[in-house]
Amino acid sequence: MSTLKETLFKKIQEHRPRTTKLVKECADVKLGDVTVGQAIGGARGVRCLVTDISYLDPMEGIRFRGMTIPETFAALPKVPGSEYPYVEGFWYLLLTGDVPTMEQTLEVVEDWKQRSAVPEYVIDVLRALPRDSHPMAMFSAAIVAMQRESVFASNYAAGKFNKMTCWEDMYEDANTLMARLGPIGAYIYRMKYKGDTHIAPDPELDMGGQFAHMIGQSDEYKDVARMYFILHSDHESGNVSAHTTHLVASALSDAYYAYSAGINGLAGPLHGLANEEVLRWTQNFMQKLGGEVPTEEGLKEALWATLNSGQVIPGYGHAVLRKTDPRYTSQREFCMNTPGLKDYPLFQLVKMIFEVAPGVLTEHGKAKNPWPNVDAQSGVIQWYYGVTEYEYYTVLFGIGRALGCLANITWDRALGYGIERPKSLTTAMLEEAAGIA
Ligand code: HAX
Repeated sequence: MSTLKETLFKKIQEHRPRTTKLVKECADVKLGDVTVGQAIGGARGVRCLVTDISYLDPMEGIRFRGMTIPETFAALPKVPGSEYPYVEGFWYLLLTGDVPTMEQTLEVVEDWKQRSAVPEYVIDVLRALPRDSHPMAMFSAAIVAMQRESVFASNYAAGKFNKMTCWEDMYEDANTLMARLGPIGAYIYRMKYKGDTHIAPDPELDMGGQFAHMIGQSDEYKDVARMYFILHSDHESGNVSAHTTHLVASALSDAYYAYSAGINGLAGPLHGLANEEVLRWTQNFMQKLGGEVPTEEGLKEALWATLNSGQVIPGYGHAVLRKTDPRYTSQREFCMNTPGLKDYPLFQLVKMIFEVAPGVLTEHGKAKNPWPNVDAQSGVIQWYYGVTEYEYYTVLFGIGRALGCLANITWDRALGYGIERPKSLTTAMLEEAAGIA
């Protein structure tokens, strides 16, 4: 058994009595009431999900296993010669809550290498799709195509389902998926945008570095990939991609079905697609000004024009956060510390939007959070490094988001979380409850 699996096994054994006690002895303890606004408005803030992998504080932002983003980056073993940690070590942290040693990290690196070959039939599926299909549709199709390889599903079908040990099958599928998502994403990228020419993997590289190599990027981009995948990994369970993955897996669907569904949710413009929209919006705006960074007044006008036409300002606002997203701050710091990026006109504009948009949104008076989210920054970095195909950005997000989603559904099975089935009411019932029938 690998060190990761053995550690995870111990953690699960330790954790199970806590969940059992809560279910057996405290099932009636109330966590809050649901209002009519929450029932109609997407269950915002309803406390009915449990995860220990990350927690999102409205004011402080995300903590992965209790650690802030800077603490996480500082604690994890770094790729030699790089400022950023191995994605594989971060996976170890998400799954177990322990910061791995270099040796433990390298064990995962090796394990993923062994699992990373993309089957030929997945390539066939991708090639059979019209070339103008959205890359997220391609990504989702490739993931669900691999369902035939699910250890979880095949053991279930063979009558070997065991509530106590089924997490091990989920763990197998989760690791295989994690190992292949980068190469699949790279295949889609090269097929669609780089003349259908492909780059063989380099056996020396870690997951993040390999992705950069396989899309044909510079050495510098290897750190961008590592940073990007880690930053986008998890945002507790309630966001659309994580919740969808959890929901689908709660029917004992395997990781391939569940994460393919999560990807479909991530493809929405209010969720993962926002990073594409941010860059399109920002560049259109800059183009109108003949490539110049606007004046503050000009920018204010453009923001108001967007709002007055009924559109949202992409990259701003959040369902939970009530301050600047620390994932935004982390990427902003990357830009500030990278010589070419620091003075890059597009970054100058993004910086200026950060100074102006919160005031405009506050004056507009609708958004509960006028501050930027993760998507307000990420497109600029990609564009700078020559990844200029906007529509692809959500695939990058999807590779990273898998870390959180798949770690969560492994734990869902370990702790025997139930099939999801919230109760619906009719409009008339709400009116009656509100005394307006
Ligand atoms: N620009 C203009 N209006 C905004 C706004 C923005 N950036 N953010 C919120 N609002 C509006 C909402 O549309 C809503 O208006 P209505 O009452 O007319 O429907 C009102 O303010 C209240 O919304 P809220 O409670 O503050 O926000 P929600 O929880 O409903 O939605 C969203 C959160 C992130 C979807 C929202 O802020 C938004 O649309 N932002 C722009 C798109 C975006 O950046 N999405 C990416 C979010 C991060 C993420 O998940 N990435 O994957």
